[in-house]
Formats: sequence, C-alpha cells, structure tokens
Amino acid sequence: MSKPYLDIKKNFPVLNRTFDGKPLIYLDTAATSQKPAVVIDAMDRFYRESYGTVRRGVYRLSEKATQAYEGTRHKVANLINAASDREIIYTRGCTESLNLVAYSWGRTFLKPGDEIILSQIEHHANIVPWQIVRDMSGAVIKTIPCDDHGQLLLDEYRKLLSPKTKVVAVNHVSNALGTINPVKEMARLAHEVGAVVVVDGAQSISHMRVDVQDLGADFYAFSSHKMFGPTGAGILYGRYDLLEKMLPFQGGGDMIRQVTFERTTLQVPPHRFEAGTPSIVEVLGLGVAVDYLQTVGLENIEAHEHALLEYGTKLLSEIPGLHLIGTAAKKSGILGFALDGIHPHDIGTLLDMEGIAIRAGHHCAQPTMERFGVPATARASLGPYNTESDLDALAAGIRKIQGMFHH
Ligand code: C6P
Repeated sequence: MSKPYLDIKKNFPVLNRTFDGKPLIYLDTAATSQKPAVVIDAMDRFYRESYGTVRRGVYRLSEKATQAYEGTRHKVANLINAASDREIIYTRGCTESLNLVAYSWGRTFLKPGDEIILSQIEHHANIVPWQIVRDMSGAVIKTIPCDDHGQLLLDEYRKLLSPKTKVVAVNHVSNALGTINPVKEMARLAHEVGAVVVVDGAQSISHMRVDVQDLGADFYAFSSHKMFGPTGAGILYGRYDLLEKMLPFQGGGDMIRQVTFERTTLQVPPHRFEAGTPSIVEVLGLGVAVDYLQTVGLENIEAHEHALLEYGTKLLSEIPGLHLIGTAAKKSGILGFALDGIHPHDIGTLLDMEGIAIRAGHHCAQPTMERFGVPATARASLGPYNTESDLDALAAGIRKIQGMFHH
C-alpha cells in the first residue's frame, strides 16, 4: 500500500487536543468534519475587520463583505464545475437544500400520479421532504432496493423507470454504508424517461472530485460543515433552466423585485431562493474551506481515504464477532459495523473513554437499518486528516471492549 499519503492533522487545531491524557482520535467526519485553522482564522478576522451586511449596504464595509460573499459562489461553482455562478444557491445546509428542491420544484411540477423514485439507502433528509410533497401533490414514491452489500439493484431501478417518473433522488454516497452509487449511469437512465435527477452530495463533496455536468445531476445538495467549513451554510446547485421555472421556497427580503400588498414580482435565481439575511460569515468560511480543499486536492484526499479504508476494512475484518455493514465494491471511507452481544451505543461510549470519537445510532437512515435488520450500527468515518494509527487505535479499542464484555 502506498504511504504515507497526506499529513494534515496539524492543520486542525482540535485534533491536537487530548481527553484524559489520550489524544483525540476523530472518526466521525461523516457527521461533521473538523475545521482547519485557516477557516477559523478567516472567520475571526472577518468579524474583527470586515463584517457588514451583504447586497444592501452602500458603504465600503458592505461592499467588501458582498464581494467576499459572492466570491464563494464562484469558488463553489468552480469546485463542482457548474456552468455558471447563477446555478449556486446558498442555503443553511444540505437538509435545507433538499427541502428547497422538493418544495420549489415539487410544488411547481408534480401532479397526481407522478412518480418520485428514491433509493432504499437514503438519509431521512432525502426521504421526508419528498413524502411531504407527495402528500401535497398526489404523487407516488417508489424505492430502489439494494443487495446485501448495500449496492443498489440497477435492474430493479430500470424496471421502476417510466414516463410517469418525474424525479429520481439519490445520494452520491450513503452515510450509513459508504456505498458510492453509480449516479452518472442512474442519471443517464432517468433522463431517457424525461425525469429530473436530484443528488444528495452530503457525503461525497469533500471526498472525491464532483463534476455536476459530467454526472448529469440536475440538482446537487451539500453542507459546508462536512467539507471543513462552518455549520449554518449549505449549497444547492440547480440547472439554470429548471431554477428559472421554479416557485420560490421562502418569501422575504432579497428574493423579490417589487412588493405591493396586491402583488409581488420575484427575483431571478439564485436570489429568488435566498430570502432573508444569509449566513454571511459562514459563507465566507465556506469559501476558505473550498480553497483549502482545492489546495490539498480532491484527488489526493480520495486516494488517501481509499487507502485508509482498505487498511481499516482489513483490520476490522480480522476481529472475531465483528460484522461490517456496508461492503459495496465501490465504497467511500465509512466503516459501519456491529459487534456480537454489544450494543452500538455501548461501543460508542466505551471507545470515547479511549479518546476515540465514532457515531452510534441509526444515522438518520432508518430504512437502511431496517434493510440490514439492525436498529443501529457503530460507524467510524474517515477524513483526510486520519492516519493508519487512528485505525490501529480503533481496532485495539474494539478488542478491549470485547474483552470487557466477554470475560
Ligand atoms: N448526515 C451523519 O452523521 P445536514 O444535517 O443538513 O448537514 O446533512 C443532512 C444529510 C443529508 N444527506 C446525507 C447523506 C447525510 O449524511 C446527511 C447528514 C450526518 O451521517 C448526520 S445524520
């Protein structure tokens, strides 16, 4: 295996702290990534030196803030190869981005009997908004099943597609299983029947190079906080010709051209979908995070995490009584597992005593848990700052817990 890949732990202040004298071993990047000092410092500096409202003020402070704010839009468009900055909508996070598509696109286009196709391994954020618009519109939801490795069954998907299919909404990477879904092929098939493709990119955006045009994604949603940026900001990419036809999501300041009590005329996208004072400093921080990602390099991150995934998969597979949940051939750095006779929450709590942070629970993917016949799993998830020794510590911690239970 190629070594030593990336050496960037030092860029992340919190990763240098300890708990009870033990170094923090952070294996919960799928929940939220840690922040590099460049992002923290830029936000701090901005508050101290340059903070002001955006797109409203005529004074210099506001003009500078507006430039930085719009600068992030350009950086994000570049990151995902959007055709134009106007296709980048700021939201408060991936969940809001998915709600925006479901409400705005769904309310504009869905009719009774139309079909919405989701996969069986979606996060709740890409299920519940569709159920809400289904109930508003009289549309129907169908789901693509997966095999025992957590891979979507493409033959079943093909059978579901028909001229009734209006939207296919699928994650690029499953947060519970790590499966990388064949989004490009799925989008091609969806477009053949005239459906729109919504991709939940929460778990892919900071782990691989994403090109929305090459993928054929009509919409692509993600959160800043999972890509080294702050919480409170997110992105919805949308094809401009679709955005132009869509009803607004929320009403308020900035999304209008003119308001009277009789009638309101709307702004063009992306502003039509950005009501109210936005997360100014968070968007600025996201821009710095995008710069950081580009500097480290998505290709390097992908290679680093892939090598770690292989290393970790081998280590965990060697532990008797441990069952990996999510064993797709194409996987991102997510290691979901169960241990015989030990509840995932106990695993999480006991690993914490070793300074190891993992997530235990249903990961907001209850239908996925149901598919695998478990109420919850333990999940270690990787970031580019993780190292082989983090995984050695995880494996040692798991063996120690087993010793406590099976003594
Ligand atoms: N997954 C996890 O621990 P928000 O919460 O809006 O930033 O992202 C929602 C979301 C949407 N889709 C996928 C595939 C996700 O993984 C998430 C967030 C976290 O797995 C919290 S449940």
